[in-house]
Amino acid sequence: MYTQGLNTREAAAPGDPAREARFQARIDAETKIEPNDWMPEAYRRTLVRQIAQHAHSEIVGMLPEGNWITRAPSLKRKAALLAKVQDEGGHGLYLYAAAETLGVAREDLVEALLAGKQKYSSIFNYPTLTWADIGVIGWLVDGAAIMNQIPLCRCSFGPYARAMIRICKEESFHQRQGYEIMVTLSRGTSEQKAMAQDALNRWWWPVLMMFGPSDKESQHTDMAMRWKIKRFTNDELRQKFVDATVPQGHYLGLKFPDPKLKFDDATGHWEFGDIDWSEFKRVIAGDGPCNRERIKARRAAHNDGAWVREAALAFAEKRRARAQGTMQVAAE
Ligand code: BYC
Repeated sequence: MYTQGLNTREAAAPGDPAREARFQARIDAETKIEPNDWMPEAYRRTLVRQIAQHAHSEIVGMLPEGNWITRAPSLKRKAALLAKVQDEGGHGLYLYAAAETLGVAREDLVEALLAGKQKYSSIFNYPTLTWADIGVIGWLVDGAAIMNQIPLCRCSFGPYARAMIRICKEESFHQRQGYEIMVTLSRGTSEQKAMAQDALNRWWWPVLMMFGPSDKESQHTDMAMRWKIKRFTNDELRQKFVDATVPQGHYLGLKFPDPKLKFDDATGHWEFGDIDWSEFKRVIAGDGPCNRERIKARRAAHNDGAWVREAALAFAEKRRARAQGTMQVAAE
């Protein structure tokens, strides 16, 4: 069932031009495409690739933060972090369910992740070294996620768009809990302020990479925009994020690790320095600081959970057989 990520420029070669024109007209008219509607194979595959990658990111994204649940500095912080990490698990579930409406099986998608055939967000391959990293993940990683995902609520594919509405509401709470941790640290002792600054220094550039390669390098953006899966390009979203985030960092009294960061009065945007794309390529190719650790943890969780899946299937089978037996008795 699993379909390899494919270059949508090649895959968009027309099969049935009249049908494709009608499909594109529906997209242009902002009509949602639903699972039983006809769609070009390349549209379906692009969605499977993106939604699966998104679902995997939510699940792998539980690991760096899960690392701090037992070490949260207070009961209140622990309860909030626990709830946030559980939310991420729920997001993964909605997204796998949305992908399944496109005719793929969740088991196959999970297999593809564990075999390294499908990606998850580069950002989750960095370590969480201090409590301030939890603040920065909420503030910046969830902040970047919201910037990227609000437009996905208007995605042309109905099940993905609807899943994103609930996800975005929860992400907004996540972003606030992270920023509130940063406010507390930046009003705290000199050690706490230094910890907040150090976390920003380590996470800032990897967060900018979350939006994907620059527009001229992006393989999929053109078709995804035409199909209204994406509403903004990677560079547009990155710029919106920088513009929204820099004043928040300044309010905290923090310094961004970018000597080229400056406000351009003429454009009304914050200009920023060059992203190290060689680091991005290394991380998505599997050679980031924590790639091996993350996949090892997911494989172990998958294997350890095998008995739960078997028990759930056996229970469902028992209930089905019991219901069938009851129906038979009632019929006699
Ligand atoms: N990391 O042509 P492009 C979260 C890949 S969850 C890894 O621009 P596209 C959260 C891309 O897949 C965050 N790979 O692609 C969870 C493609 O490779 P393939 C996840 C990346 O799809 C828990 C190649 O590079 N969010 O926020 O048009 C706790 C060329 O890229 C990355 C989503 O998944 C990356 N950063 O645009 C807290 C949102 N960037 O597939 C927070 C939905 C690019 O050809 N996804 N690649 O092998 C999207 O919006 C788009 O897929 C992207 C990339 C903007 C990510």
